Amino acid sequence: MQVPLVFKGAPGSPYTRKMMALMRYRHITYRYLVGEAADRAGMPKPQIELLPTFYLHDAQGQLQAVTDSTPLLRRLEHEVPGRAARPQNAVLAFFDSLLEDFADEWVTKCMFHYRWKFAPDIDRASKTIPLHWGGLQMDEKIYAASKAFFSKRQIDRLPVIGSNPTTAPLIESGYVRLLGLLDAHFSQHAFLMGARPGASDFAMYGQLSQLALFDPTSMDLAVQHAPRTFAWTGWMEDLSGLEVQDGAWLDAAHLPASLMALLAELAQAYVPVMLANARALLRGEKQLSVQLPHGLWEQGTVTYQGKCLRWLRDEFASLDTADRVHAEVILQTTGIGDLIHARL
Ligand SMILES: N[C@@H](CCC(=O)N[C@@H](CS)C(=O)NCC(=O)O)C(=O)O
Repeated sequence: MQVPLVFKGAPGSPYTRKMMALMRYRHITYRYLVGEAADRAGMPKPQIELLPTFYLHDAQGQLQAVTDSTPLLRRLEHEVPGRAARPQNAVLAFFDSLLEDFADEWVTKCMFHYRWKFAPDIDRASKTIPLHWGGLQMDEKIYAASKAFFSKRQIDRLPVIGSNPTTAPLIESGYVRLLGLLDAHFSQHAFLMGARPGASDFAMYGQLSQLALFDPTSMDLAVQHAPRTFAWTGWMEDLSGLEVQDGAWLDAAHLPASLMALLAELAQAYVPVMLANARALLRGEKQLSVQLPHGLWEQGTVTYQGKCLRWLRDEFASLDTADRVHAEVILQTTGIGDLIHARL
C-alpha cells in the first residue's frame, strides 16, 4: 500500500481520531484532507459517506474510497509496515477486537447522547464543528445556517441511535460505570492491552477524544470520576514517541481483574443490543426493542452492526481448539458468552 496514506476526516469525528492516533503510533505517514479538500482534489466518493474516508488503490490500481475503521485497521496491519497494533496472541487479539467493537458501536452512543442532549454541549458542538468543514473564513450567513442545520439534524437522530427519555438514565449510568472501570484498569496498566496499545485502545480513545476532551457535560464527569482516564486520553492522541517492547502485551492466560470487570460490563447493554439488532435485521425490521436489566432499549436497526457481530463470531470460530477453550472460559466467567453463542 502506498504511503503517505490519504484520507478525509474531521477532529469532531471519533473514528477519524481513532485512525489518526493509530497511524501516529504505527509511524505511518498520512495526508489529512479536511473540509472540502477531498472534493477539490477529485477524490472518489464512498457508497455511504462516513468519516474517516481513506483513498486506497485496489488490485487494479483504481483509487477507491474506503470507510469503516475496523476492517481498515486490520488491512493497514497487514499491508503497511510499522509496529503492530494487534496482539500476537490470538485469544488476546479476540478480546481486543471485542473491546474495539464495544467502543465503536456502544460507547459512541454515549458520545452522541451527551453531545446532542445537553444545552452546553449542543452549543459547543454546533458553534465549532461546522468550522472544520466550512473553514474558519466561512461566510457568516453560511456559518449561521450550518450551525442550525447541523444541530437540528443531529438532535433529530438521537432516537435513531437509541437515546430517548427512557434510555437516558441507562446511557448516563453506563458512562459513569465505564469511567470507573477504565480508571481502575489504568491505575495498573498503561493501556487496555497492557504496556502497549491495541485496536481497542485506539477505538476507546476515539470516543473519549470527544467524551472526555470536547463535550463539556461528559468531560466534567470524566474529570470527576476518572482523572486517570482523562489523562490517558490526552496522552493517546500522539503515541509516536512511545517506545514499546515486543512482549509488552497483557498475558492472555492471566487477564487482570480490571479487564475482566470491563468485559463483564458488556453484558449490561452492548451484548443484548447487538443480539437484538442482528435478530431484527434477520426479520427485516427497521426498529429493535429489547428489555435490558435497567429498562427498555429502543433504536433503529443498524446493518453495519450486524456485520460487526459476524466478524466477532468468525474471529472466535477461527481460534484453534486450545485457544477457543481458553477464550470460552473468559467469556463464561464474564457472562458475555451469548454474544458468540446465542441463536439469532
Ligand atoms: N463504522 C464507521 C463509522 C464512521 C462514522 O460513523 N462516522 C461518522 C462521524 S464520526 C460519520 O461520518 N457520520 C456521517 C453522518 O452522520 O451522516 C467506522 O468505523 O469508521
